Amino acid sequence: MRKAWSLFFLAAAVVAVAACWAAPGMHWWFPQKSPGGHAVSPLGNQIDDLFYLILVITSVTFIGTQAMLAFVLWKYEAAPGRRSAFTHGSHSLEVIWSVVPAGIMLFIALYQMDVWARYRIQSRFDPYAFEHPIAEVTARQFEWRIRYPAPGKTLQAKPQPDDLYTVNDFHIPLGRPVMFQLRSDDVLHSFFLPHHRVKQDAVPGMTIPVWFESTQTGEFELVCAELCGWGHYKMRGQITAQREEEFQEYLKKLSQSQFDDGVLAANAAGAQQAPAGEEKP
Ligand SMILES: [Cu+2]
Repeated sequence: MRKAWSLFFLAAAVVAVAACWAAPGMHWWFPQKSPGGHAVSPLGNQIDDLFYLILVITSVTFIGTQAMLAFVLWKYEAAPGRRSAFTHGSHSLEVIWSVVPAGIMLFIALYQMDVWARYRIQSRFDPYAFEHPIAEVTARQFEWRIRYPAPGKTLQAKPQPDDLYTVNDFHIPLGRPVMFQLRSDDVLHSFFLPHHRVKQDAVPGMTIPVWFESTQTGEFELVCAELCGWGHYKMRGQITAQREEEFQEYLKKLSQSQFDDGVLAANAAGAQQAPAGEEKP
């Protein structure tokens, strides 16, 4: 019977490795829009590399310990006449299995520091992006409110009369780092772009600068990754990455539609639907 347990624990390792191997092909892996499952931001790919590094270390450890467990169960199966030995353990073994994991943890902590700093430390942000935030994103139960500066203007901390607003629809220019200010109106939320590997908590009372860069045009998911109340599930927006000219054009159109007082549109409609028989100059 113990031999069956030995095989069971060995099978656990085999199944886990096989599942990881098959996962990308089955779309069970990272959110992907580009072939190969890569992130659509340069920093996202560096974060993926860190994930893979840790996955390799934990996999080797997991397979090693499972194989050892299976071996011990197989070899030292209970048998009539065999007596178990009593031991106080091995001091040197204990030192090894304390020092090696501590060393690995320290290595990971130091190795990931550069990626972490690029993402979080403001002095490491792209200077132009940092000086010119493209928008302010305010999370509230249960939507994302986006405030852009008027075309050609710089975002101010205080809302301006010519600011532009959208809800759950965030447009960004492609191919350069962009930064926005993240705020919350009520509770903790978390701004999460799965395809860009961007995740940042929105904290009430704080304005947090977040930057990322999209390397692919298109529409991507924006979700809340913090259980923020009953409507958390529907706190879903969309990121549209577009070329710089298209982005500027989008802002202009937004400005036109937002500040349309109805007179221009009414005039245009009136000109088209002039009553029959009326003489035109
Ligand atoms: Cu939320």
